[in-house]
Amino acid sequence: MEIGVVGKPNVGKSTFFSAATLVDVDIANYPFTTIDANVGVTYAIVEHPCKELGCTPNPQNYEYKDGKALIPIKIIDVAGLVPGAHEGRGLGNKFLDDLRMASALIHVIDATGKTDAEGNPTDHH
Ligand SMILES: Nc1nc2c(ncn2[C@@H]2O[C@H](COP(=O)(O)OP(=O)(O)OP(=O)(O)O)[C@@H](O)[C@H]2O)c(=O)[nH]1
Ligand SMILES: [Mg+2]
Repeated sequence: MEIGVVGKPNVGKSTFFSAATLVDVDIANYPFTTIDANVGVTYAIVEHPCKELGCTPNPQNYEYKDGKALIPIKIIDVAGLVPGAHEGRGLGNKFLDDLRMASALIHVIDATGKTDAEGNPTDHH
């Protein structure tokens, strides 16, 4: 499964990506720090039914450890989305191509309100 990380520029998308995947990527307080998509893997850790049923796990596309299934989830961290992207502003809609394979999106929002629509730091709320 693949999940895309989307949102305005400079709101913490790569910070979340890096925390989830432990992949070291550029993080900085200005828009378009990320241009080319970052891709990494994290795991959804769930109780394996064999623990209760006493069966022998036969993992094909996940890891089995201590009664738990570690299901790999690919995370895709893309460039920020600015107003007018559909008309070619910023990186235009190029980043949408990076997200084609994603079956879900995580929308990252800067709850402090300290970035404007373009992703520039601001003191206005
Ligand atoms: N206070 C605070 N700062 C954060 C948090 N998450 C990220 N930041 C800061 O916000 C700035 C932007 O973080 P990035 O992770 O580079 O944001 P981004 O959305 O990937 O930015 P672009 O790739 O430029 O679109 C950095 O200075 C981070 O340290 C948070 O939860 N709290
Ligand atoms: Mg980024």
